[in-house]
Amino acid sequence: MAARKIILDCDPGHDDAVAILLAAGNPAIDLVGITTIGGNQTLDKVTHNARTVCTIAGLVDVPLYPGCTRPLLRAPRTAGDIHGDSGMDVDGYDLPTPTVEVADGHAVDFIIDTVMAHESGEITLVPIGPLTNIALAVRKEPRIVERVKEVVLMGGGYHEANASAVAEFNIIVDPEAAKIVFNEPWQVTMVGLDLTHQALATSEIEAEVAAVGGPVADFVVALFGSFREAYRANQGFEHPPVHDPCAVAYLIDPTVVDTLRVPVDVEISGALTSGMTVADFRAPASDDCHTQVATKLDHRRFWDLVIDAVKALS
Ligand SMILES: [Ca+2]
Repeated sequence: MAARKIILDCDPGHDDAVAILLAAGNPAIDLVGITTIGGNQTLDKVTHNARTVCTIAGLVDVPLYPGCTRPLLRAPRTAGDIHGDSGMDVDGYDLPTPTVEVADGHAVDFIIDTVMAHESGEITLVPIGPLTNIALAVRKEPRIVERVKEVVLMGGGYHEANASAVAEFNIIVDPEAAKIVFNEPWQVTMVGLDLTHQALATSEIEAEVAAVGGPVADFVVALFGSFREAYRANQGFEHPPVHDPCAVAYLIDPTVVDTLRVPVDVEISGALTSGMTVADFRAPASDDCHTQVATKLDHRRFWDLVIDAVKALS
């Protein structure tokens, strides 16, 4: 089977870094490009981090385009409590000075041009940060909606939340953009917190990654360590949930992630609930329902995919 062509729209981010490595290190994925979005930290910081990850992984042929600096309407909001001042703080690993450069142009134009230049149904969008770039691409070139194969995003949650009582970080940062993305008639898979909170980087998993050896494995171990400290201090987790690679894993092997087809919309005006992804489980979804939510992760097989990617890049 031909590799799935994807554009990874990210805000590295510890878990974004693992997602990039998984996409780059698995033959079922053809990483057509990486775009960045202000989220976990400011755009300049997350773009620098993406360049660093590409440098560590030897990704010199994957174009990297910076995108939007801020949400459509709302004030920028970052996640320094989880990802640190740099957006990818790590202890015990000397991050290299990036040698991978950004391409000329804007992420939104790259997304549009790439989708329009490929056959209909060839490109899959994988946003794992706030959805500003994707929403703007849709508004600038609406024909991408029928040409994109599907959108598989990390964000939201139907029961779980982390940035308010009911909202997840990527969605609460730019709820208006998220509402645009969820309401276009393309296929959307929401890999939300209900799923990603199962993707815990336990001590056993960390030891398995460490046993691979080499700079990529050492980098991932350092990511896990810093992520664990942040999650223990701020979210009450013993081991960190490594959210973003779950979306990539679903594309590599859909049987790793169980899904359920239900309508999903985004709350943008609630006094207490802005940024909530509202999934309606009351009745079987109609045939034209174009959204589904991820429900259950095969933890062992998910981490085997990540470890295999680390080996492939080592
Ligand atoms: Ca992210």
